[in-house]
Amino acid sequence: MFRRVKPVTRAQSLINPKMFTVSSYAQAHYLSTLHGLSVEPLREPPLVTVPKKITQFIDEASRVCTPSNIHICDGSETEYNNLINLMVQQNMAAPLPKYQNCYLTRTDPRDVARVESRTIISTSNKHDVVPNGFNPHKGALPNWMSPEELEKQLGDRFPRCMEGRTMYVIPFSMGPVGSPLSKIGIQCTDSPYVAVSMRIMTRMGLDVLKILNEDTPFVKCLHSVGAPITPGSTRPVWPCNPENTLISHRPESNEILSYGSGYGGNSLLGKKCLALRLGSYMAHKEDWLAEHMLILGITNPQGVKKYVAAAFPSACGKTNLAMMTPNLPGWKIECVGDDIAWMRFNPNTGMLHAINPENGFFGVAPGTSKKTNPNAMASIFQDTIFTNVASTNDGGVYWEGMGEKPEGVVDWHGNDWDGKSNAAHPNSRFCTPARNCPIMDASWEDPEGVPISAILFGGRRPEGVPLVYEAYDWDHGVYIGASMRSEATAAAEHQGKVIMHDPFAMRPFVGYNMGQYFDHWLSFGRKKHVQLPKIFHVNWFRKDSNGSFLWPGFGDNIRVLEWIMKRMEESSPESEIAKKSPIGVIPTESGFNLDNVSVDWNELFRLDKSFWAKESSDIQKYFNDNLGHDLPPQIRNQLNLIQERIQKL
Ligand code: GTP
Ligand code: SPV
Ligand code: MN
Repeated sequence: MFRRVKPVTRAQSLINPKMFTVSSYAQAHYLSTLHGLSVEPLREPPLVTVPKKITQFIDEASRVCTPSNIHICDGSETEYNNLINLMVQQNMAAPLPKYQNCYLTRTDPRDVARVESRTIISTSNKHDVVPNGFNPHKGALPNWMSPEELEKQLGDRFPRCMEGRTMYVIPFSMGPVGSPLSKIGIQCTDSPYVAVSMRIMTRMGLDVLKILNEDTPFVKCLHSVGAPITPGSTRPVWPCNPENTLISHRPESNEILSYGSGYGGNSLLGKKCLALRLGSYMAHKEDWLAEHMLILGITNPQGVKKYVAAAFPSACGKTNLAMMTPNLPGWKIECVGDDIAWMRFNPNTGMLHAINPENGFFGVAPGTSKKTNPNAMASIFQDTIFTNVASTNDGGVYWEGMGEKPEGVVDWHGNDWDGKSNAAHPNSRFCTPARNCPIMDASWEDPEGVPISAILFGGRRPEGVPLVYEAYDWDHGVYIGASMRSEATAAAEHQGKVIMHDPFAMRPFVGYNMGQYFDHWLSFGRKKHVQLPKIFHVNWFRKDSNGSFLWPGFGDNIRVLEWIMKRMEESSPESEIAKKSPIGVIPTESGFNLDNVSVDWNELFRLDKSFWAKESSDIQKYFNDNLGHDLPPQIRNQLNLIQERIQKL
């Protein structure tokens, strides 16, 4: 982990490996005698011996960060309850007596979202992350840092950073425990909030430790809120260190070091850091895909079932689509995952098989209601940790778009709500186990994954982009992913509603050179004996001249899925239900189900020549400025073809 950062305590191992056994009663704290602390005896015979590589990692983390306690998490319910109780005692969490086993956490208002500007990938060769040696526009691509600079930055942050705090050791599996597709991580963190959230979001604890041996590869994850408790220091309810936040990744040595933030993707290191940034790096090397995608099963009234994966940027509708209640009779949606998909071509079926590596949902609260997402509402009022939502005086929660405004609302800052400012933070979230969702797919934990028949790309495009269009072929589909753009949301620190480039919804999450990432996608089109999924682009967010959404969205998005499912059976770009356009295949009005819904079809599908000319020149500029010669020629070729076709509009 640390190369030049000197351990603070003595150089020899602090940890007697025999001590690092975990009993079934592992909520006991494991204290290191060499820290001068007493060792709490094991209360039951040890069940698991932790591999030496892992004790060495824990040892190193503790020698640098000098926590006062070390607690190895067993993942049990007792442990979860103990940690929650500890958080309640420390005012870090409050019970929500209106519901079953639900809690509310309020963060420091400076620690409310992912911090992309302080998230970096460090590799020995800059070109492995930064295309073509160019200096990309700020925020346009993942940030790179040299190993030397990173070592310095870590040295300024981690020594003694856990002083006075307990270091929780979280063994976790992304993907079902023991599946050949799963990846193991060990996260050391000084945040109990992270420990309880990781128990919801991943498979965590003894079950993971039990399958480890000396040869099992694992990702070393170290996380600190960066707020040591020293004599005279204050003890904030939500410790964090926004001035010095740094979320760093070393894909070459499978390491993640995150400092300063306790929130979401910054601190739950299995999610964006492991499953996407390191995941995409591994996927590139091992010929698979780690994507920011939901996975759902769709069954039509005739009983035909298909699976679809969809990439939308953060806060652009993945959870809602993944749990959708269709507004058309006879249709069924089942949920496999709402945020991340790991996919590889299955040699037996030739199809792209996807697993959801997560075990829970960390979903956007605002906008979630019985009307928009009844399945989420059925999931989140038990066993859930809410963060930065508003609370009500009857022990419940409230957020914008939840429904009727209750009396006595306390806003996310903990103040009586004035009714004008945000009651809940726009990036407030629920963290709830997947098993709570009433429409989980029967195969959602199948280690083989589910076969994907279509891939959707989409974003928040208030202007110009039609409801749905289909790629002409794989390369065109990859171009559509590469050229994705979307309005900024509250999920990261961006201000305002600017339209940002966000290839494949992966701009903040790609762990390597974006040009190589595009090429990796293209490479599947060259594979023999595979059934490539069809690729589509969707946009639920087009607005009319008054600023109202042109499309009802949510449960009515089934209409778009219905058309997509019909198109899975067709190979020609022209049919009764489909016609060509310069940007791709679009539905005919008669071939699209508009029963019982009234929309301005022409406006929803209007293709404006000047809009598309500007769009493609913006994309060209983004590619030129940021990817340069690393832009695969096929993508440039697709861009040229589209620019020619747009001329005909
Ligand atoms: P991350 O968890 O950040 O990756 O977000 P996500 O992609 O899962 O987005 P989510 O489904 O949580 O939706 C974000 C916001 O968009 C919520 O406020 C939703 O209510 C809103 N939203 C989702 N689907 C639709 C839709 O079809 N139409 C409209 N108008 N809004 C939608
Ligand atoms: C996202 O921002 O895409 C999320 C939330 O899913 S976080 O876990 O914070 O990354
Ligand atoms: Mn996400």
